[in-house]
Amino acid sequence: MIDKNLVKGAINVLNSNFNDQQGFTIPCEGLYPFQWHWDSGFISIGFAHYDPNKAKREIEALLSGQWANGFIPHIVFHNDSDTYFPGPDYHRTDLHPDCPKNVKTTGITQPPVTGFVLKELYDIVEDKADMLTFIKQNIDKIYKNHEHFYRHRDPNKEGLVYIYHNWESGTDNSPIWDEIWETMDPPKYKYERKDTTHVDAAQRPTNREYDNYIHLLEIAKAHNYDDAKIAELSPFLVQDPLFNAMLIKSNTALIELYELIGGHEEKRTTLNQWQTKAKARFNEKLFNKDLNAYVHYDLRNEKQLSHITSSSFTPLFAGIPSKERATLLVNTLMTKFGEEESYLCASFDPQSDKFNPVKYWRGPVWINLNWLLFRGLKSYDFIDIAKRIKADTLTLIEEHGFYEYFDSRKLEGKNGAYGGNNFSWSAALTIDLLKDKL
Ligand code: 9WN
Repeated sequence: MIDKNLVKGAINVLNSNFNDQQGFTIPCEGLYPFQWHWDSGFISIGFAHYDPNKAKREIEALLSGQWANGFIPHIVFHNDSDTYFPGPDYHRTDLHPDCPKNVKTTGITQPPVTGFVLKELYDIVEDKADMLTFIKQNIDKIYKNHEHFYRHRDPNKEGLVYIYHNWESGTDNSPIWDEIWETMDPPKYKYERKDTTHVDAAQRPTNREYDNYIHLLEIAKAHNYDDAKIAELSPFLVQDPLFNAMLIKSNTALIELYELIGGHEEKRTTLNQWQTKAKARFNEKLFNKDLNAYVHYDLRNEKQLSHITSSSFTPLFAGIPSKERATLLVNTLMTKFGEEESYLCASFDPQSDKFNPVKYWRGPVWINLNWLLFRGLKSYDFIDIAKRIKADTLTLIEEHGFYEYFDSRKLEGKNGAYGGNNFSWSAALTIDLLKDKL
């Protein structure tokens, strides 16, 4: 049974966060006043269920920020706003010859979800012919984006791409990065943070962490966002299992969509080559046999970062593990994160000293990660656990509203929802989960 009130509430959130003039949706008022890359992907999945035109506009607005070399930035600044730092004037992406001329963007990216989102849109909408026309107009842009990744962010040519900033991971202040921050000692930069004027500082990254974030951007700016220089110099160079799983899933979607469209043999062949290499290397390099989980790899310091996070389970969504390995992985998920007194799925290992249940990506549950895990578990036939994660997600939303992140502990009272409220991807993915028959 679909909860009509919840769907109505979610639609209200999405519609009020949608900027009709410019055709994109903010993640949340005040806290995030621009268009974010992976947010837009999840948001357009929500729109596809009730207003496919908005879903298409959302993707078009994101792609209007694509660079001539195929790069898709993490924020597109269609508008001005002084409620967020670092805003449109900070990034200076005009230092790179390929940046777009009509709109400002950042020079970092986010998990490449747009490929698989196109396939989701096609699967959801009734008018397939219309959506396929839209996909035909845009699919080559996504292909070009993937080509850019494999050309410029895979220095060993091993099929795994790196991120050079924690904001590229989408999981900004995860304890995964702590070891990397210890290798850095940035200056104390002067800037005015805005996030802590919207949200309790206890739920956000520290000032010292922000210095690290800014320092990484300063290095990129000092070298005009040149990929080769960044690869040579950035102290943060990580192969992230979540990021690479999104790229692999998007490759699969591009193969399926090019098959539907017909032709494009060369691109399909290349995509299949990328996939074979990427999946094999992912399983070799990013699986930790002691932890029975996928982990991040620090390419700068050549070592695994041995922490279990919700990102560790996202390879299920991209069909990366064998059934046997998936069983080990799900066992890790349930023994570490799945106890009765917890909601699935904490963003960081609840049994670790570094787990913090209220602080952003250091513990709380995030709806987009839950959606990815739900889909992954379902595709490997872990039906009961998939149902549990769906039920936990909907309980959190029903009890608290469309918040940004939630406490994974089952607390007395309603004090377990954090960050921004009326958060767009929480609303969008609630609609999608409710429509799923499982
Ligand atoms: C930096 C917009 C974004 C999400 C990220 C989330 C948060 C930004 C910030 O908000 O990051 O990109 O300022 O903290 O971590 O996943 O895309 O919702």
